[in-house]
Amino acid sequence: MTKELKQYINGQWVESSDPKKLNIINPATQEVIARAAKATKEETEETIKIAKRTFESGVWSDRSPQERAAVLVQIADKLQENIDELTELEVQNNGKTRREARSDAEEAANTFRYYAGLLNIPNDQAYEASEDMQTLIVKEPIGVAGLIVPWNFPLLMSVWKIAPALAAGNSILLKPAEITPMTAVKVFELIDESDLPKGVANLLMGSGSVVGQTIAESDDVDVVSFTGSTGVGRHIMQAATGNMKKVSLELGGKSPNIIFDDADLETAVDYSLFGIFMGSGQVCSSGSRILVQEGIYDEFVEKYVEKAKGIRVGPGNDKQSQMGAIVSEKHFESILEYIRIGKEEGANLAQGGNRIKKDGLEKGFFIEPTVFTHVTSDMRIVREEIFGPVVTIQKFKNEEEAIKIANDTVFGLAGAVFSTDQNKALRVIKKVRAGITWVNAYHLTNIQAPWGGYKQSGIGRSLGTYGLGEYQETKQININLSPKPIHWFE
Ligand code: TAP
Repeated sequence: MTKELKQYINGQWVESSDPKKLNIINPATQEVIARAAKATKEETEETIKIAKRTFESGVWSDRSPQERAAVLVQIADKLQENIDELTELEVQNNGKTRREARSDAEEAANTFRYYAGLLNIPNDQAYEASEDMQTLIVKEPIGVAGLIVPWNFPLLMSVWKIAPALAAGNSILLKPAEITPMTAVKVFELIDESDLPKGVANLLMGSGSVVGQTIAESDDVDVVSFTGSTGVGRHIMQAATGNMKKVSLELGGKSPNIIFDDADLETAVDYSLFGIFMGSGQVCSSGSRILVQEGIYDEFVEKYVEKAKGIRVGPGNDKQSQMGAIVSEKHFESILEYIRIGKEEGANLAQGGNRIKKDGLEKGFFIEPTVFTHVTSDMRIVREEIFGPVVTIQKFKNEEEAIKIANDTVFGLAGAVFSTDQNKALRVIKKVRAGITWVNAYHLTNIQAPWGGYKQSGIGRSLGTYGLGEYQETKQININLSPKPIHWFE
């Protein structure tokens, strides 16, 4: 039976007053797997007010860090116990492979555990400003946190926001992407089983233009944390100006992956495939622009294309599949359109470029791993985020040119360098204007490290102590240890 997804408001599962529902589709089969509520503007405003009241009541915001940590550990344990179900839901709703979804589910549990741990480490500071003056610097929750997440990592992006926002003592309102709410609903079912006071964590489903926009505009939301496209991020920033709410943005990318002549070729080819085809290229940090030094360009392309051709594309729940489906028909069409543009621009289509329709994949949104070579920096397929299994391989002459091409973009999310010369690799990676970088690797990261971009790839950082800071205010308290008049006006 098709699951009916309700909203979680003030500790209750409720229908929207709007009877219209959105069919939730499995992109590997186009089957309807659930029907989701669509919140109205009024419901969103009402939920924000509930979150504000809950925050002001102090039921959560006044709890000690240790008490909050205990609840976060409860949620982590529940996520851990439900990894299999979370994995299946993510596979069905997003189209990613089981291996990818499982890794996200494990990381989700770890993220809650990490922030619980962080709460047990002193975060405040004390200074002796003078003999008679003690200054304390304390961290406090901001208030109501509006959390807006995209469809590419529905579970992980939700948890990357929920865990630190709750750890800091805020009340929250989460809006998943309209088309991928399944794992977010499960997370809230688990939160409901924990000792988190009712009304602290709320979930609304619905469109970005209604629910997201209302969150971004609301005077009662104190921080909006958004992950998604650069275009919508810009819009959110503008909408947030009314009450000058804090804005945290994790946006798009077009990340360079630089391979020098002296790189270990097998390693470079391997990570460069992983860098773009993991998640079917629907990953913000994907290495979508491979830059290869001229001495090994032809050899690299030959090996790369051969391996890309061998990637097994199929439904995420098939053990054989190494790359899953594209999340929706709309996004699938947009990727195919970019492939058409690439051909029209004169890039050489070295591999793929087509919808896969054989072997039972006819109904799903599957695209071949696609490789364009002999591209130039002015092409749209090199400049714009395609967000699919499409990579360009560009040639460069020397270190200086590699850095110039790498930074010739409005984005600055990620980047990598492959070279056996460690000095050169470090020299070059330090010049790449991006927030998440690798030397002789791609995509590998950890919860402690801040995640976010330079330039139009965003503002602020997720994860680590930085991620907690996004949901905290910082206050100085100056204490006069010898109170007596200072006679300033005498
Ligand atoms: P978007 O279309 O930007 O949507 C992201 C979220 O914003 C969705 O929940 C969407 O709701 C909502 N939204 C849409 N219009 C809105 C508005 N006017 N006001 C407030 N919220 C609004 O992105 P996407 O297509 O889901 O995700 C892909 C993009 O996310 C890519 O650009 C990718 O690079 C980026 N991304 C970045 C990162 C990091 S960490 N930098 C991580 C993952 C993804 P609906 O979809 O329900 O309408």
